[in-house]
Amino acid sequence: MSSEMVNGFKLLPGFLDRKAASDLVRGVAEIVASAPLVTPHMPRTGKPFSVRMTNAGSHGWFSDKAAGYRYQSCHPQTGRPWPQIPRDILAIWRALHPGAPPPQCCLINYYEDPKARMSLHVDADEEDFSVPILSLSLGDTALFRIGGTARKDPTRSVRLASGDVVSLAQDARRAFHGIDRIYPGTSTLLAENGFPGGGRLNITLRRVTAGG
Ligand code: MD3
Ligand code: FE
Repeated sequence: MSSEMVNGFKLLPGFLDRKAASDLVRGVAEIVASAPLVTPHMPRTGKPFSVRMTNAGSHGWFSDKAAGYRYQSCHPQTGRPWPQIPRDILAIWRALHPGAPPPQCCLINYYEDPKARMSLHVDADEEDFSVPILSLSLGDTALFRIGGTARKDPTRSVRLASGDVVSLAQDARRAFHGIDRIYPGTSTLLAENGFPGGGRLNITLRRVTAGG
C-alpha cells in the first residue's frame, strides 16, 4: 500500500475465500427477503442514490428528502425492526477488531446498476469515531477512492475485488471516500448466490452510539 495512504487504512485482499463469500451473499439474500432493498434520497434535493440499501442490526442507516441522513431502528417501508446481523459477519468483526464493542449497524449497499456509484463523502452520522469501521466487498470489482480528512486532500484509488476486506481506523475513519465505478461482469458470485442481476454488494459494519 502506498506510503501516502491515510493512516488507519488497512486492505486485506482476498480475506474471504469463495466459500465464505458465497455464504455471506446467501445470508444477505435472506436479509433482503425480510428487509427489502430501498433507494435512499439526498436530503433537501431529493436526488435518488444509484445504490440501493438495506440493513441488519439495531441501527439502520437511511436517508430521504424529508428527514435526511440518520440511523433508525426499523425498515422505512415495512416498519419492522431490521434483521439481526448474521453470525458469520459478527465472527469476522471479532476476528479483525478484537476488543471492540459489537457493531450496531450492518449496512448493505447493492450496486446492481453498472452505472451505480457513491460520491466522495465522510461517514459522520455516528457518535463514536474511536471504533474502526469494517467493509466487506462481494461480487464485481469496484474502483474505491480515499483521501484525507479534508475534502481538498489528495486521493488514492484502490480496486476492491470480491472477498477483499477493508478496516478503517484512526484518520481513515474520518477520511473522504467513495466508489467511482463498478467493473461489470468481473464476478459471478452474486448471480450464483441469489442476486440474478449480479453486480456488487458492500457490507459496512459500524459502531453508532458512544460507550459499549
Ligand atoms: C472510508 N460505502 O456505505 S465501503 C458507505 O463500497 C460507503 O459501498 C462504500 O462508503 C461502498 O458509507 C465504501 C469502504 C468504506 C466504508 C466506510 C468508510 C470506506 C470508508 C469510512 C471512512 C473511510
Ligand atoms: Fe462511506
